[in-house]
Amino acid sequence: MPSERLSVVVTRRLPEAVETRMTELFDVRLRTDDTPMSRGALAEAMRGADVLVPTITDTIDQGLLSQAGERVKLIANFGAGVDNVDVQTARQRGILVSNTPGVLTEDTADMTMALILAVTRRIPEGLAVMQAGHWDGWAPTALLGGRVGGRRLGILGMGRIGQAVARRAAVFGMQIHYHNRKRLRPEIEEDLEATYWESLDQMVSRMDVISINCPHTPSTFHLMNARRLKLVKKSAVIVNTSRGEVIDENALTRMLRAAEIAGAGLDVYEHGTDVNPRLRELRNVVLLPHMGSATEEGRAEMGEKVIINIKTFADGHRPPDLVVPAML
Ligand code: 8YV
Repeated sequence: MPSERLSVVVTRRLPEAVETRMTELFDVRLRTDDTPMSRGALAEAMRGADVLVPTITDTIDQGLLSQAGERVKLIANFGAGVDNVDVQTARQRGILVSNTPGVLTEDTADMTMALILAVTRRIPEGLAVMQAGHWDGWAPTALLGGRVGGRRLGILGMGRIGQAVARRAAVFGMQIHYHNRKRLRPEIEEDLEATYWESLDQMVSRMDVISINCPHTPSTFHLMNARRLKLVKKSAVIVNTSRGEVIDENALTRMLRAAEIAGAGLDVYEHGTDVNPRLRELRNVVLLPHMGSATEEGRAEMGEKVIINIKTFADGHRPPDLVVPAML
């Protein structure tokens, strides 16, 4: 299938250089406004295009996939997480799914550290004082936070991003602990000086900081449920740069309000933009609008990955970042 004849629908505005390159390579339909595509528009795209390039704001579920025509053959997701796509159903219908792993690892790990520091050292509270013009000068007991060095960090999900967080946190003097579906190879564990916990319950009950770095799959949904959140130390901080669905957001909010968990740094939410309003009222919480991978460089590299996946497919090969259901 010659690549110039592949018709590609992109659901959101992408960096200009990425859009330009796509225009050179494919018969591409780009968006002029940057809003999530309606379900109707997505269904139409799936009927008329060879390739769909969705993002996290597009839910490509069974219902939508059942309306896909014979033509669509590849869903080249602009994003590492593919929980917005029903990969299993796509596969059954002969539609390949690819993603963009690796290129947002370091940026997301940076943001995880930023949230750990922001919550533990009360950075937003300091900023609020300055912005309100309320600073009366230095005081020995003003805005005291906690020392990050020496704290136990429990990483839930020790894939690429989890390991990148571990490397950063170790430099800050944190002690690295982790829980993962599969234990890391001994040499990697040794290199990261990371302690493995087979029992997530036991790990969360002993950590000072818990970082969520696992993907959202049916088996990680509400991994941090109300029961497990109750095991967390009262003095602990929870940070999530992965997917909101991994934490029971209402249970977390209740516990933060009741000071049963000391603080949280959240970049993602269980119900997308529908953030629990009570979270916004809390001083011990730092909220970000899903910015973990939001760097110019990262977005450009994500775009390059999407292009390589489509181009490789167009040339008759398996896209390098093919997602198979067994990986999930
Ligand atoms: C992306 C992300 O910006 O790639 C991911 O999985 O969570 C984000 O950082 C977003 O998903 C793009 O679709």
